[in-house]
Amino acid sequence: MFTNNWGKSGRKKYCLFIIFIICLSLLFIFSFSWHTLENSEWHPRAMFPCKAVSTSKASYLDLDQLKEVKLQRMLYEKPETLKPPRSDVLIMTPWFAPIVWDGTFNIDILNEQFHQRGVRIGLTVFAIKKYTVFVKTFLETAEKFFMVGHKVNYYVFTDRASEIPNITLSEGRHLVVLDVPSYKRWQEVTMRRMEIIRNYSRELFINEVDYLVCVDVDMRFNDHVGVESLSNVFGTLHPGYFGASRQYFTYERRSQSQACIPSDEGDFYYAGGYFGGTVEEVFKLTNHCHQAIMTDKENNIEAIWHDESHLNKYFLYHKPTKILSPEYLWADYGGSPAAVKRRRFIAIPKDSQIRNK
Ligand code: UD2
Repeated sequence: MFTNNWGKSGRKKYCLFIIFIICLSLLFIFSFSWHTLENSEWHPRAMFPCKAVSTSKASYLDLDQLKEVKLQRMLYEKPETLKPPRSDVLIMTPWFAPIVWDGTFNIDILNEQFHQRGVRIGLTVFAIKKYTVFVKTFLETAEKFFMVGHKVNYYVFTDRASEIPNITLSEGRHLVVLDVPSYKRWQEVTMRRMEIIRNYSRELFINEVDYLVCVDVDMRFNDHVGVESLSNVFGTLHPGYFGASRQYFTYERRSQSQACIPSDEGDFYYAGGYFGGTVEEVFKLTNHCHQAIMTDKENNIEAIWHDESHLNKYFLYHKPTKILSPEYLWADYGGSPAAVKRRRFIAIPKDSQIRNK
């Protein structure tokens, strides 16, 4: 007989061979199913739940870390669908970024949302050489108007740390003085801010704050500036050009510069003195602008308005997710437009000599 011919050891070998074939087939089916699960959209998830279960297990763990959301009763006027809060100004861009004007937001709702998230805000400012004279007023007025009630770190970059005044700060607010090199030309000082903010975003800000607000120092806060201004990446309409048409924007027009914007492009003219966003977005923005500035340097060209020209180029192709009206960066150019109802952050006129000292 067949069995008899094989004998005991033959049967054993035969069984091992069968087991081997079964294992091989199982392995094949398993790897094929895994592949199908990863690549096919139609494959039912429940059939081979091994991978799906392990992923969702990880997200259960992460979700459990989140704080319980406590909903608060709040009383405020109902938004009117057929009555926009402002009809005299543009309050939304064609790419759906809100433009922040007085009367368009409810700060109580926004404060509630940002407090729930416990956001930390970094305000960066440079005071190189003589510009240290502006720091006292800048910080004192920021204490009165900037992100009141939220956690704030002031990051003051300077080459003259001993000239930075010690101001009494409210709870949850800190002053961090950072030593940086000075450059001979004021144009270089203003442009190098991009490089320095980029470096500190990577080394420090990412571990300390959620949002960055990057501003000029020869300024004073004059009215509320709060969390309504925060978003992933935001810029500010320049007070001199918010009503102007493209042809009057002082973009860089020379094609040799990285900042060049052709005459048939451009949304707005953004001010170099007020931009920001999450640390990640500010890192991307400052890294891009710094590299463009360095390329221009290699090509012996300097953009007409320095960092401001590069910022405008960046915002043309990486649209901001929120735009601040000129209320957030006001400078008196003689006019007093009715649209600008509040002047929240104002330029302090400076003696032209101060730049060169
Ligand atoms: C505009 C922009 C500014 C920048 C510049 C580029 C506004 C309100 N300002 O400012 O952001 O884009 O054009 O030309 O949109 N600084 C020093 N020490 C110096 C020189 C400059 O600390 O010796 C710092 C300081 O923080 C100052 C900033 O750089 O506020 C910009 O320099 P500026 O105020 O002299 O330039 P300005 O007024 O032309």
